[in-house]
Amino acid sequence: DVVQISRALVSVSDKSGLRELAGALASAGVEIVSTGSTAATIRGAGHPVTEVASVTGFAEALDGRVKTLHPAVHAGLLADLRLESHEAQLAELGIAPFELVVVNLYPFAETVASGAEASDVIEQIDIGGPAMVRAAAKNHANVAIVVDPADYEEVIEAVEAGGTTLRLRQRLASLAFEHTAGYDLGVANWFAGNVYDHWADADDVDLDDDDVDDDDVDDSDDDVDDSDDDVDDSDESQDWPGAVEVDADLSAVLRYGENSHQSAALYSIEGGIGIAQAEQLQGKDMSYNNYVDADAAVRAAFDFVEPAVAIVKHANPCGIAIADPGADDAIASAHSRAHACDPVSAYGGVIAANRTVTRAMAETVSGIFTEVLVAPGFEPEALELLTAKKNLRILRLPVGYTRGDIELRHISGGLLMQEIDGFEGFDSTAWQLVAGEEADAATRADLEFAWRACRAVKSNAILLASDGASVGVGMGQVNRVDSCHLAVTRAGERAAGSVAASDAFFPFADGVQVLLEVGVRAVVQPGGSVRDDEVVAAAQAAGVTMYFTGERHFFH
Ligand code: 93A
Repeated sequence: DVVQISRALVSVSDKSGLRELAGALASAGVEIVSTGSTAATIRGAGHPVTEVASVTGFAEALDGRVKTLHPAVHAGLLADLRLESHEAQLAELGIAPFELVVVNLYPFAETVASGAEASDVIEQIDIGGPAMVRAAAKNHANVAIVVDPADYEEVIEAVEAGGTTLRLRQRLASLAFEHTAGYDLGVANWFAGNVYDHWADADDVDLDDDDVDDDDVDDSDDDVDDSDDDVDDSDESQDWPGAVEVDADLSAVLRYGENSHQSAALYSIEGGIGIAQAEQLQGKDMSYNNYVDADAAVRAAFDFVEPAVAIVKHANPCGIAIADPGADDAIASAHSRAHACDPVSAYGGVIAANRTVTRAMAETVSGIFTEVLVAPGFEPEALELLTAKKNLRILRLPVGYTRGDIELRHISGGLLMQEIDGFEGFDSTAWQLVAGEEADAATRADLEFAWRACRAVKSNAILLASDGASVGVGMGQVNRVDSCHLAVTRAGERAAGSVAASDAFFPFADGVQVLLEVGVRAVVQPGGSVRDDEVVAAAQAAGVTMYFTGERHFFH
């Protein structure tokens, strides 16, 4: 299964770690094929590099829109060399295969955040990059695809050890598809916001002078970030936990803090693309608690690539769901399913959607007392319906919403800082089956959903799910048994046949026993307790499937 690397395709906008990578590949005798400025950087560092134009026989065309979109590149990425026919065809075409692809995409979100014109934003929609990423990821049997400089080191080690393993290539392929899916989601959300809100009245878009009219919306309060500063154009990544500069400006004085006797304010971090930068379209002023809950809700909804909705109360989800794949209106379906989890708790909740809110979703939301609705965009008919609810706070997320890389939390006399528990791919095929039978496809999909959704629940977290929707959430208890009881009670009859996720290991079998008694059909949890044997034995005795992920997701 080990694929030896002799030819690599490297095309990156983010040049961090590029010189070191190119140096290591060159020393290992790997031929590097590269695009314009990537090739220039590699050559500048003193390493040999082949221009992609000499591979395709075509110079970059259409202002760089067509660089790598060529059969000489894509056949080299897609050939499955386990098949003699593919090998023969490549030879006939005179095309050499690639075994390694290193690509990261045009900085779309950063360009949007910089306040660039629509026409400039559109130029930053990467087409050739995702095509290469997806081709290489599809062909992971033969090719390793790297989209994140953080993975360079592991890949260099593999190259030096004689090649990439199938295991590594599979993991990288999963990350790659998540990466392109997330990227496209950002693009889709930007279009949704812009088409509906900025271009709706512009019958005639004059392409000649790039002068798209996007000024007919009230953005007078929009003082989030109008500086001309570059976002981050340094080539060197900072070593963790090196210098962290946080430049934050007072953005709003809030009516009060968590309680009415506490004063409070919102500071907006320069360059941030998060909840603090969201635009309030209507409703009462945002409160301190609204911000905390909206942040938690958006974090939960955006942990999913699929259309997803999270409903949050007191920073905990009382419902998370992805759309029913057969639904006519995906985001409305996700909302109804999230709401159905716990309609009692959803009263007065904060709703976050990771897609544009449709009229159908707005209709349902209108009938439910809701504090805040936050989404990347709103259909005009949806906004019309929702604005009838004068008190409902409606927030539109900035395009390219991201939580950033780090989290800060104040403690007396200091600050705690950590990397975020981010939106990363996990490879459920790497989970270890410790009890029962291997899950069928539907059960596995539910387990994956529950494992992801569980990350948004404060510890100790137990989340029961069915068909891509939470049905019972046990959160914030000081022991895991109580969280199990809570999840099961909330799920009621729906607990039977559901799957369960636990954010950390079960220290004793008692918690799992609570789940087994009500007929939970599969459990996913990190494992790692000294009493794992007892926990596994309980699942085994009940004939229930249990997986260990080896990784926990505390959220406090
Ligand atoms: O303009 S594209 O959509 N068309 C292409 O054919 C293409 N090939 C690579 N974008 C394309 N790329 C992107 O260029 C890569 O994804 C990468 O982000 C960037 C690297 O270009 P350079 O090496 O010139 O900086």
